[in-house]
Amino acid sequence: MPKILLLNGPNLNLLGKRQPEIYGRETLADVEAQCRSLAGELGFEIDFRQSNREYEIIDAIHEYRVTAAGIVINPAAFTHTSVAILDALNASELPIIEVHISNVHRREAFRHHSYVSLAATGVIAGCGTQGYELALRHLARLLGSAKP
Ligand code: CA2
Repeated sequence: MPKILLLNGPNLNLLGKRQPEIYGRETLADVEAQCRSLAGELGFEIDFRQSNREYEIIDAIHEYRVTAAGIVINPAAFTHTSVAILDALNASELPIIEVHISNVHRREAFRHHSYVSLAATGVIAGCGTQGYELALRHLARLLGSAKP
C-alpha cells in the first residue's frame, strides 16, 4: 500500500484546545482518526506526525523522501520562516500538498508568504481541518492509486 506522510508543525498539538474561532474545535487526534479512516478507503497507509521542532520536521521529510508516495504538510509558523524545510522538501521528488487550516491570506501580512509553497504541488488554505482530507483525496487522484 502506498504510504503518505502527514506532517504537522509547531503548536498544532493545541488544535481544538485554544483559539477555536480560528482553528475550529477538532483536536489533532480527531484529525488523525479522520485521515486514517479516509486513507483506508483510498487505499493508503498514513504516518501521522507532529513536532514543535524544526529539525524533527526536516528529519521526517528525509526519512520518508524515498519510502513515501507523497507528503501532506502543515508546517504551521515554519511556513513563513523556514528555508531549511523548503530545502528538505525540494530534495524529495514526491508530490507535496501544503495545508493550512485557516485562510492565511485573510490574516496578518506575515502569513501571506510561504517558503514551503515553492516546493508544493498544491496548496489548500481556509477549508478548516477538512483541508487534510482534501489533500489526501487529491494525492489519491495524482497517484492514481484509488477511487477519490
Ligand atoms: O492555518 C494554519 O493551519 C496555520 O498553518 C497554523 C499556524 C499558523 O502559524 C500559520 O500561519 C497558519 C499556527 C498553528 C498553531 O495552532 C494552534 C492551534 C490551536 C491553538 C493554538 C495554536
